[in-house]
Amino acid sequence: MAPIVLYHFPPSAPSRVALLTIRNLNVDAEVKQVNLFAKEQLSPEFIKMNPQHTVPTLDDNGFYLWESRAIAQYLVETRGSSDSHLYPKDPKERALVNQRLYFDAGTLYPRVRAIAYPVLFLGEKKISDEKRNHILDAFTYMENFLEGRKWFCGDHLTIADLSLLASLSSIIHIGASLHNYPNLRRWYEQCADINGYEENDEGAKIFVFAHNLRKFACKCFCLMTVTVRDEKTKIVAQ
Ligand SMILES: N[C@@H](CCC(=O)N[C@@H](CS)C(=O)NCC(=O)O)C(=O)O
Repeated sequence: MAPIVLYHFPPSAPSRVALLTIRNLNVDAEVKQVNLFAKEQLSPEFIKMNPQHTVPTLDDNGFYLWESRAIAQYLVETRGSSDSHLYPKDPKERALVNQRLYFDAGTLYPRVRAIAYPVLFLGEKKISDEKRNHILDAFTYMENFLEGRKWFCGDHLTIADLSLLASLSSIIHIGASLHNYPNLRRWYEQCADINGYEENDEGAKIFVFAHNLRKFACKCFCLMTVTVRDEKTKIVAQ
């Protein structure tokens, strides 16, 4: 069987959820960059695979799947060991992971996106109090989820941590501070040891340069390509 293919765009937090899962399963994967700034996701070839034209999109030997968290779940189901803690089989443990995944999908990520999208694509320079307060409310929930827990679902890293890390790192690099959230800060610091952490961070850091990047994005991303290795994705100039 050919290695799985992940269609990926580094600044996209959902896309990084899938990539982090691949890295934490140590799966052999080909990562192909889809340049959203150049609207490559709207090509007929891509729409044939994913009519919703979103990254991440997974190609597992002709089986196409999108929605980052569904991809993470599928990858652990199909590539994880039978006792993988990343997505536990016990119904209650799994339910807790699902709750955190839905929290990210329905609460944290949309609040991050409400800030990130206008910054990255529309050149917005001010973040309204309302949007900022929405994010801080989400941080408060997360602070409580982590009370008495090392990771978001207990003693082990799960795909919920990977999902939340991808979303949180974007807003951190836009400028959010975890100063008032000691549990969340401690968790975020400990994430530095997760496989693929730096690769995720590199994608999230693009927001630091967002204002300038917007002007040069198309040019820059057209000059870059992602080469694929078993262990790490490297972005190299062609
Ligand atoms: N809920 C989806 C969100 C995916 C999504 O909206 N991806 C954006 C990038 S962050 C995208 O591909 N946008 C391109 C488009 O919609 O054409 C997931 O978790 O995968």
